[in-house]
Amino acid sequence: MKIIIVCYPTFGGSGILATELGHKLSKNGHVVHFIAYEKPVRLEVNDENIFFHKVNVPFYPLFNFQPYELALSTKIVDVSTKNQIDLVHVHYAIPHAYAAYMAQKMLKTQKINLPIVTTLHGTDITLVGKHPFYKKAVKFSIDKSNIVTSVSKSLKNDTHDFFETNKKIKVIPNFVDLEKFNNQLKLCNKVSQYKTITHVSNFRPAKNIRTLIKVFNLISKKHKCIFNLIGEGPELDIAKEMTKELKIPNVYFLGNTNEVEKELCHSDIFILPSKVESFGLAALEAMASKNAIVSSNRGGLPELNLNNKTGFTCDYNDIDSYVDALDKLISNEKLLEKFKENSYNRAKKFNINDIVPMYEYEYMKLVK
Ligand code: GMT
Repeated sequence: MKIIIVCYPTFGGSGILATELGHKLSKNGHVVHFIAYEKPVRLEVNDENIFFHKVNVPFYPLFNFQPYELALSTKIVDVSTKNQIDLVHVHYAIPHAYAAYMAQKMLKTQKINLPIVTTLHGTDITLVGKHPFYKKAVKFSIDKSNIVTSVSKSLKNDTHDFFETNKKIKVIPNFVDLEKFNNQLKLCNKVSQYKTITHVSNFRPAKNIRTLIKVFNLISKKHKCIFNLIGEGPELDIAKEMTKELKIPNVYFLGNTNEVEKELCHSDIFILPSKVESFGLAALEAMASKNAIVSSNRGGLPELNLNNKTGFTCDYNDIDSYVDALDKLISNEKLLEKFKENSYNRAKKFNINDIVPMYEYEYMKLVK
């Protein structure tokens, strides 16, 4: 098949998932055309089945906001007509599903059929999409997509509730390339004698960073640990300031990385205290790296992190409960090892080789 993938190119679960999907589809023999405003961070174009098309939005002073959707739908039309594309798969509804619908309509005038698959990732529904300024347009583009998928049951339910739509939504969970994580685990040389606790995110308010640092502060008074924070975003500076003010030892801010597996393989426990989280791809990557998980119980997290098995789930702002969970794991080596193993076994259920065929199956329904 010839497939267009539209995604956000930056560090963030939806773009990473879309990129890994495209790589795997190309390995499975499909031709994949990525469209985004920049080359996605994990995209490798040294494969003859993968192409990247940049959306350029020329600056014009009249516009307070430059019309990205127009440029995107034009790009989808151009790439479709030049490459006899079978379908477009957009990741993150806003504004991708809306732009894809416009492209579909334009192509129809040339008697070209371009089916749309829309994958909902989370904040496109739970934070941004349901805002009254966007809601009608988001609902419209969900309803008009030929197939809609969501990354968790929780997100599917939220979509039905928030948008009062009966649209059929197929849950296809996020996935990991287990082989990549396994290879890294084999190479990993664990150096520190102390337990390592890792957090990976885009440091947006939804990630509950202030709570995270307060938890680090309290646990550092009970146990000597290494705290690794990976990623960048709006609350990174707050995290740094709090760490300094509270004088928390051994906190390392490692910035963004394309090779998160190289850090996670040294880690014992992954922590994600999100206020909102539709899936938690970063937690799945940590599970594939044999980390026990301490997370909030919001959104799709309990579907991934099984309480008392792969880790613990806590009320998102219950600092004592996070500290207690970490304390249990750090002070009981046997329990920690068991949870790490359980975590890894759970990650096997989300292996790329099993999940990508679920997308291919949906594509087949649209292409005769
Ligand atoms: O806000 C983010 O965390 C980024 C966002 C994205 O669009 O990249 O992540 C969402 O999609 C990921 C991939 O499906 C999910 O793993 C995240 O849980 C989801 N984030 C939220 O729901 C906050």
